[in-house]
Amino acid sequence: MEFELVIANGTIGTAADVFQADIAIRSGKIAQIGTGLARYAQRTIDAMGKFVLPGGIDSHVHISQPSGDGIVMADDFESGTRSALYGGNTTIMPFCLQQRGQTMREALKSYHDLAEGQCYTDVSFHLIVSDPTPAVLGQELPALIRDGYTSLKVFMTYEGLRLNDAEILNVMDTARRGGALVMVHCENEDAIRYLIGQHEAAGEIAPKAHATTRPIVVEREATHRAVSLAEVADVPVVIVHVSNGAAIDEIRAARARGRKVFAETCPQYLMLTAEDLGAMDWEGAKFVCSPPPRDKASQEQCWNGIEQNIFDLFSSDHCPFRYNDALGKLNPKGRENFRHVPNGIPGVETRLPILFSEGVLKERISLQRFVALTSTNHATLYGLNQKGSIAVGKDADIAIWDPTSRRTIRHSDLHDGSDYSPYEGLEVSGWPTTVVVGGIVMISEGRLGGPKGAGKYIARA
Ligand code: DUC
Ligand code: ZN
Ligand code: ZN
Repeated sequence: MEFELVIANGTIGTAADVFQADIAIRSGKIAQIGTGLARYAQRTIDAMGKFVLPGGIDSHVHISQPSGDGIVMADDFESGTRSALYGGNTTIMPFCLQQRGQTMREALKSYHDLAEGQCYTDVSFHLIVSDPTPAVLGQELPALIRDGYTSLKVFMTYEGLRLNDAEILNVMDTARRGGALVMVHCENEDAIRYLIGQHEAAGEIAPKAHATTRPIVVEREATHRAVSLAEVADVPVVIVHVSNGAAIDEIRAARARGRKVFAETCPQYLMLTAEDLGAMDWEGAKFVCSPPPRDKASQEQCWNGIEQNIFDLFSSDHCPFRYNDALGKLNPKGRENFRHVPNGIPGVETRLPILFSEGVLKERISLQRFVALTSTNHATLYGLNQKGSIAVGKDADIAIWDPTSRRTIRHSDLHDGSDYSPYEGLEVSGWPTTVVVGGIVMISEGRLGGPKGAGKYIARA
């Protein structure tokens, strides 16, 4: 009996328990959990005084996604997964965007080609359906769902991406037949366009108008419609990136009617507000994301949602653009009008430390709830059956946390391809200092040790 690696003496946290034990790893899997296992190890990591948690699963990440004329996303699969790894993640779930006129298979091939051999973490794709033709609904999606692409995102906003209600129902119907899960971006595009028209007529074109043209009512109405359409089609649904209490109320009401509605929130809705978008000299562009950050009361409502089990998922919605760059936020049109500032902010590396520091160490949530929100629930919901827990037979995807480490978030210390962090200057306690992916020690005491390409593609149940 010999193990390639034993993580000894740590405090193990799962979604259910916190306990002291050694973890023994063989052939990339957790082979045994017990005491006194170090003597059988080829290599031992002493985790005394540390938390040993399932690696983070970030099920909402955008990488190398085409983003419109002259705009380039700041992360490819190499930088995106490296940044994720340094932030304690062992699996990420980026979106594969079908562009209008493209087949889903063509879209998938291009993403697989970009990811092949480049990844530091495991990866699994969701599909964004932007062109639900009869062939896509009737043939492509059913076959892809059978191949393990079991989650589909639809947008209610953005020209070129938004689906109308009939199209959303058709996608939901296909999902129901195949047993896939539909994720919905809930904002009412027509209402946003109306408000943009009003703002432009009044000369309000700076980034802070991004927040006032996408107010809470626009998200609330779309959330109500999404859960209602899911009820009509009789499918479960995931409401992604929820930003405020009114949208939470819609989710709560749908659940009270017996609907299966899952919900996600993100660090930006706990830590940022619309005031950040009003920063001087177009700096507010750094915080342009959708839905936009709201106010202090909404932050508190999202914290309550985390504490009261409204939210199943805490994801980053990492969607990185460089700020001071003609291909990014300050592209030639973007520096003239907020409408042309690309939507999205980086955050895959800071997601876990922010929730650990602000949530666990400030005693808003337990360590078990932290693990559920950041790893276990993502695995369960999206069918990553080998992941999301520390249990015999699971993939050895593990993050070892030093709860005493204190850091001030500085973009210069992060590893993504952007040139800023929206959380610059935020002090956090606790950081994942050693990260193991499939039994390979990828980061050891903060230093990258594992090879690019160690991350695998994971097809799902
Ligand atoms: N929706 C996302 O999910 N991510 C970034 C931008 C957006 O609108
Ligand atoms: Zn979205
Ligand atoms: Zn997103």
